[in-house]
Amino acid sequence: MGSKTPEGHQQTPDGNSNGLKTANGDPQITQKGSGSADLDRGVVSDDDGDDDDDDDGQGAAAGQPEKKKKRKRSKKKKGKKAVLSETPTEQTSPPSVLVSKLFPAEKYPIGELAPYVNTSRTTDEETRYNSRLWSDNFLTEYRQAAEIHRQVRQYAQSELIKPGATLQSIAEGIEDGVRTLSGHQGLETGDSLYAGMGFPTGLCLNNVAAHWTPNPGGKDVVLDKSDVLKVDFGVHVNGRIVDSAFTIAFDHTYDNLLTAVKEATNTGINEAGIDARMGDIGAAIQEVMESYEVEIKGKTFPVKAIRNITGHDILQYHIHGGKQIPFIKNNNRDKMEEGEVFAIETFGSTGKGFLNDEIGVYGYGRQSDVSAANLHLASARSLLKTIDANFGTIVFCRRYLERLGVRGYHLGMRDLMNHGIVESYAPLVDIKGSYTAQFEHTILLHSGGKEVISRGDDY
Ligand SMILES: [Co+2]
Repeated sequence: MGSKTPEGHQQTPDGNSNGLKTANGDPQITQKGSGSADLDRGVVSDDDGDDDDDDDGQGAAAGQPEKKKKRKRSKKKKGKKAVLSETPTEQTSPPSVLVSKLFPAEKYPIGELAPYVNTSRTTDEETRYNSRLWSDNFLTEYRQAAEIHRQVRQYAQSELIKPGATLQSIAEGIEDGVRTLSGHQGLETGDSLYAGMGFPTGLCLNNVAAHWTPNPGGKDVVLDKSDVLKVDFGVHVNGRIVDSAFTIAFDHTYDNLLTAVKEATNTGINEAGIDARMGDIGAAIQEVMESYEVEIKGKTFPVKAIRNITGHDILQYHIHGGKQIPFIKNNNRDKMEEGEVFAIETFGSTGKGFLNDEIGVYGYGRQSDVSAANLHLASARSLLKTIDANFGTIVFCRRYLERLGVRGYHLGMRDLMNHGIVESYAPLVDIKGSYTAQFEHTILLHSGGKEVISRGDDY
């Protein structure tokens, strides 16, 4: 899930001017708690929300389980694809086996592990994965969440994402998979805080780059073979959020666009590490991304790095921690530090390379630092209780509220937004007719090296 730069503060060669250099973990009101600068626009206006009605448009995605080979990943060297070997463990399709059953004793696969290259602190302790900064549970929870992400996206890629499928069926298939494999359906109060979706499934077509998810009552959007689809979903276990995204196109016209962005993201991952500076990472990403062009119907378009959305750090239960990693050259001298978690993502576009808010709502995020003392509307107070009990600061969408049986929440939500207690996220789009792509991984900077926790054999 990308972090948008504030209005009027697009990334420029002076990246320090974006006002986002607040330290982690102590979000101020201007920091928006989630740390995302996203909606640093003050009060959310009336034009972004109530276009959808409250109809419950949910349909259960179901299918006959069929046996599938489960492949286990193993540790390998930097820059190499995962080495896979067969194990007797099996996942079903649709996925139904808890990953905790597939990996007894909580021995989840380790992500792609690379030694640090940008620091004198290069470790000679590749076997010591447990950072002194983190508990053992931290890595176990992160690796479990990452394995759920890999298994669900493998299922989505092979079974759900096909021309003719509705985006709603894809979103529900992914979300059912995540909840089932984590063992938390999230229907009982508070259950989704143990494990489940890390943020709403993003399914963005063509010029829509980020922050779009189906809403209840919205009209069905059918995936076409000419579409470029970004799939961005998060899995959390105990608030340890894995944020990872990929792009699918059925038409080879867009191969170069996808390659450019995938390579750009991998460049960002390679450049990341303890002491690595955001400015240097951004410059390296941009150079790779913008070395590509795409020919669409006889016309050539340069691939542009999108300049007002960024990668970001991740804190427990907070998808956007406050640090930003742009994908363009900038003078931000912020450094990555040991113990931090980052979502390294990049977006490329055949359009302007600049995103605007679209009408509509992707999701909502509780701003933990904003007091609810001045909240008087009963419907807002009751809605806030539901949000705090079920989502905390995890970004959620209307479908997640409605599967809990919550209805008629628009007035209450408006009040929560007016008080700054909840922020809403709008879809982010480049110009009409353009195409955008995204790839994203979550990395952990621990003493054993840089662990690309969400790496799979797919991307
Ligand atoms: Co992200």
